[in-house]
Amino acid sequence: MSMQSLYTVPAEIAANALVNNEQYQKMYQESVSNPEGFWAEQAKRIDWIRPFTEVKDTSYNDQNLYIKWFADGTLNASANCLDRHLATKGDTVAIIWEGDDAAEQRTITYRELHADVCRFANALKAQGVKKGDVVTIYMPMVPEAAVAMLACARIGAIHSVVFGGFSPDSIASRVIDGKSKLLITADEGLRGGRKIPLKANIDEALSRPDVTTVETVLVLKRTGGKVSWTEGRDLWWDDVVAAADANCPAEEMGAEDPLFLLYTSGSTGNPKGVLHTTGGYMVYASMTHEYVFDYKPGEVYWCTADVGWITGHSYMVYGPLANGATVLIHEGIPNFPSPARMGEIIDRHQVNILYTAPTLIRALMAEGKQHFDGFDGKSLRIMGSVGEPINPEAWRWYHEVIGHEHCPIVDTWWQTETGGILITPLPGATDTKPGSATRPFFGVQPALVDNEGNILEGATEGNLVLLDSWPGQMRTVYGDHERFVLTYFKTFRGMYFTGDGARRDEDGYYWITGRVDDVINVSGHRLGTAEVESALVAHDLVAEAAVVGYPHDIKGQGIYAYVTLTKGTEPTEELRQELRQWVRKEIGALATPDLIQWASGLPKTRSGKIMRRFLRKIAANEITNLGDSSTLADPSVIDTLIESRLNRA
Ligand code: 6R9
Repeated sequence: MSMQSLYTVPAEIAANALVNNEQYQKMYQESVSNPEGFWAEQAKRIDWIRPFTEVKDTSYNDQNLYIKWFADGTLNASANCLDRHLATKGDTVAIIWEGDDAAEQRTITYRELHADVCRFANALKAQGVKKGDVVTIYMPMVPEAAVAMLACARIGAIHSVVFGGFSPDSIASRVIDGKSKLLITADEGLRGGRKIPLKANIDEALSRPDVTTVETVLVLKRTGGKVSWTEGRDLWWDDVVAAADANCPAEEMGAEDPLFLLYTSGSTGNPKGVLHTTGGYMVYASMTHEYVFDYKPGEVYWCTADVGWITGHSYMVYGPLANGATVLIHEGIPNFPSPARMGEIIDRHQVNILYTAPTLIRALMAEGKQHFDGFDGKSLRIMGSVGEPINPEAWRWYHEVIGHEHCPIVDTWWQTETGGILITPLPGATDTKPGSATRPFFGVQPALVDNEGNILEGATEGNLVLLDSWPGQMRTVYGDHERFVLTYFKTFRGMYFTGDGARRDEDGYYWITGRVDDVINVSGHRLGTAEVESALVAHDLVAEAAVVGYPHDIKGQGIYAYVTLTKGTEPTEELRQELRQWVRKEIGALATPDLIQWASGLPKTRSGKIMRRFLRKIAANEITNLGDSSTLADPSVIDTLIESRLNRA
């Protein structure tokens, strides 16, 4: 494989793209010098019920922080994704669905999706759901997940999607925080040939005494597997829909009315309910989807993300459907039953645009390119990457084996909090460098600051901040505005702090280096080290625990736990397995520690703060240059940990 470091825009792509480099430069300048004018114009892509007269009303002052966009306009997100396409695109396929078992296939037109959403929205109303209520969705990757989200949006309910891999405890804490009265789930999910007991997990979550708000559980029959049933609370999806009217006018929502909540991990405490509102989010999700993927009408677009993550919200549901796109949804995992599956899906459905994650690319890479021998791939035009830094080796493999060296790769950097893509190449405008997310999208003003918050100029490295607001930005932490201000705007005053570090090269390209806070990124999934630690210490035999990330070939980062057992407890292999299962049960499979090291003590400052930088280095086997340990209460702990690291497993 060549070690080319600059990949210029293919001429054919540049000639036909929505934006070429000259246009990018001009539009970007306009977007930051005249944001009001720029966004007023761009917001026309959305159908407003009452047009807005205000555009940007935002303040990053931590004493008086607010973010409002198009605030006096009204609209409905589901009408923008459905109704407005009916006249010209009613018979266009909105969703192509392929089951975990490829024998199962469905296509749903915009007209059909509209009808499904209207009926289900009426069913929600019949269950007493009102504008402003939080509805929790715990669904497998089936079209009904999108139907449920859009039905909430249609009646002004706020959806809170919980990833299907999360445990009953994780469901419970989200239901409690959102005070959800209604829950939507399925009997079971299917992933890689395995059944996921969704309804059973819901039953367990709702059996906790502190979960008191839920009155109704709507259950989609997916596998037909046996489930237990609570009369008066549980209802089948099909039954409530059969009783519902097909006509459901879309509720008129203020631009700043909440659209959804999505919980995400931070450095401290429980996951935060990230709140996104309607107007700015829709403008930003649809605009970025169109420009970043250079989406052209009629193209088939496949995003492999789960609906439980922000990528599934912005780039599987709201962005593409607002653009009238044909979206492929795959129920299972793209390397099951064999690594050839991904190529088969692309060829079978003539996918033009593929959006996936580095962890999957690395997993396919490890299996070998022979699995793509029979892959045609001629339909593919643009490929995206998201979720974590993509290492140049994986980038080149993606480019060569999946993209046959002619598809531009857009390495898109963004976060749950940002609502949409912020730093990314545009296919027709940006020459790419493997591993770099390149340049800011329109209206986005990134900067690098040192630890004191001084803005650094030129080619340099620092903490990645954003100097001003964009329409897709989160508005608050649900129920805790103080936490919003504290988490994002206090570290560096007057700026939004991303939690990421980055390098900027001599061409002004950004290279995200990863989190600089106590968040680890496992296969593109965010986890707070504190969450895993608190799960571990909740076990009777654990006295103390410290968790760090370490480099992992496939997952990007793996979870490394240092565990101090209670006095007199024997460190056995059985206990190690038990602790793994314990964390899995407390949070979900994605939080299962990869390696556990028994630790007789942890490196702490005299004030008791765990010094994680030592732990990160020992986990990564970087034991020759550990740095200054003089501030530790007991520096000898380090030597003991280095020696005992061989007991990791
Ligand atoms: C969309 C999403 C956000 C964190 C983010 C960063 C990492 C995402 C990336 C990337 C390097 C990229 N991240 N995309 N790092 N290059 N292209 O993933 O949201 O789950 O909230 O995670 O993921 O560290 O801060 P979320």
